[in-house]
Amino acid sequence: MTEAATKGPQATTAEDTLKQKTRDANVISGGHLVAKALKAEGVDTIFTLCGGHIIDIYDGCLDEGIRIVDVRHEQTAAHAADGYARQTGRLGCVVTTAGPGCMNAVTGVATAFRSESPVLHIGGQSALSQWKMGGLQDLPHVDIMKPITKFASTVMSTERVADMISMAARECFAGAYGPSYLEIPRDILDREIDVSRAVLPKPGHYRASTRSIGNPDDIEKLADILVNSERPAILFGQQVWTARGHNEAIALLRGLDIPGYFNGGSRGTLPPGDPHHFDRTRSLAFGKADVIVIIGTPFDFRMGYGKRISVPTLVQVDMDYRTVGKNRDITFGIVGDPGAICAAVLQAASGRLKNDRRQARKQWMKQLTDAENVALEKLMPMFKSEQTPIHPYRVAYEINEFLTDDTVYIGDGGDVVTISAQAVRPRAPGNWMDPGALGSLGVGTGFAMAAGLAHPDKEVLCYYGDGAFGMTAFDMETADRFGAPYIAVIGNNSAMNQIRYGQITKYGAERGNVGNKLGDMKFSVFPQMWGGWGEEVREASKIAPALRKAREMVAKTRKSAVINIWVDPNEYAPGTKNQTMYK
Ligand SMILES: Cc1ncc(C[n+]2csc(CCOP(=O)(O)OP(=O)(O)O)c2C)c(N)n1
Ligand SMILES: [Mg+2]
Repeated sequence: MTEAATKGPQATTAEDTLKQKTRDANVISGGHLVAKALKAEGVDTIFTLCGGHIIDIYDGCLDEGIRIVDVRHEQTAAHAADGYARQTGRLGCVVTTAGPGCMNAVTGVATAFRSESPVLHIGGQSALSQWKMGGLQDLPHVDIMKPITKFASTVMSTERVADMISMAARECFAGAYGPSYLEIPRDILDREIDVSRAVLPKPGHYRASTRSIGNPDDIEKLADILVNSERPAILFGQQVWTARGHNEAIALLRGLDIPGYFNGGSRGTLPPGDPHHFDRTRSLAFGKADVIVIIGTPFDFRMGYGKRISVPTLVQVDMDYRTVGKNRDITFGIVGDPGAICAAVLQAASGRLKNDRRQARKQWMKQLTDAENVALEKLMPMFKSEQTPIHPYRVAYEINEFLTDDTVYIGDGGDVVTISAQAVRPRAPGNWMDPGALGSLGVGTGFAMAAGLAHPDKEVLCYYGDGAFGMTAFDMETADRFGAPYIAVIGNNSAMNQIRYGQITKYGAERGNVGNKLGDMKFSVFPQMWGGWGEEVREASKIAPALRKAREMVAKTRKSAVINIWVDPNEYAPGTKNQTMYK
């Protein structure tokens, strides 16, 4: 049964529509209050897939000038809202219908949760007047969404719609950022009330500044430690980018001559080749430094839960009190805004770095730079490999060579994407997007469309595994429909190879090739369904020309381009080989 059919006498008639059009200016509906509240929060775009429960929100968005990006699968809508938040620094918004609409968005919201991305998920619900009666698409959404959001609630009155949205938005930015979920029952959303009865928080007046530096004494303490250190290093995590502290982070590194390492979303804070940018010597620094400062990333699996760091002084800075000191002991910690803290420490240390320490650091950085060069040399034969089938390291190398200062790079896949992390060096802050700690396959399409919509002047390149590509690629058409075409590169090994490796290692070749092999797909044909360009690549020397052609074709056709690169299924990333999950 369709949603419209369930509405019976409540179905919208032409007369109702006319009534809407000539609506009394003193009267407002719940859906229009949603749009007003979103506008107040700086939301200019919602990512959505329609359903009868939520259409009044669209009507409100029309009045408020909010762009409605309608996708083909809600997972993509949620990833796009997350990606848009990452790219704009503002609240991302996904709107789904009740039941399956909400469920399809779960992976995207969960990804935002583990990546601390501020996303508001608004969902439809059956009418309150039919509460618990078994309405179409009725589910306990709030119960389901609670563990993967910072805040989840039902809106119980039309008067409070805008107020609850501002509340949910406030929660998204409390401490470390993250998603919130609000379900709005259909009768609450459709009901019209007198404007004077609506609670309408004033833009800019319902949230505090979050630029806290914690305890000023701790800032002094950290400044002292850094001024006196001979071999300091700072590792920045995604919070530094999410909370837009990258300029202060750079100033701190340069001001005190400290080598910087960058995790996840903070990759690209400094460009490769910058004297303070390091990335291939993290283990060395974690063992040899006298001071390590971790700013804006938890001691989770990506950091070996912090166990591999062995230095005399370890300081942790994070937006979330619960993250500091979690999983391992630290010397001391500061809770607050990463950028504000970096700026305050630099100021407290200003003019106090003695010459002998500066000299010691120069030597320290030379030691690290030499080790970086050795590590790069080791990778070069694989980066330059001419073998057929193509070595996945060669693809990663060619992509890196191809990136401009204005290319946003997105990785969505297993092994081929793990490999790409060893070669791809984003040139500017925000130019790196990955799923983060949830490791969700399928983020690429939503992220790519979000990056293109947020920055129409930038180029977007998404590198997919063939498994990941199959999950969400249909929304590539959505990206094109909204004028955000991108370059899709697929590292195609006809397998879920990252998992396959572990299975073969554990069960042997015969029993290991089970449940992980995919068909040989000529994905270059895919964008041609709606006028895009694609090419199959089977030789290493053809990768660079195909990338250049894709750039040209995206500019010319304003449609996405797909390069399907056949890579060797028997080459794996060291990270894949080292994983202990199967051992
Ligand atoms: C949504 C989701 N399902 C399953 C997994 C488990 N997983 C991790 S890597 C991987 C293989 C991905 O294959 P592909 O994208 O082709 O990359 P490849 O490893 O082959 O290079 C799988 C299935 C996951 N991370 N996310
Ligand atoms: Mg694969």
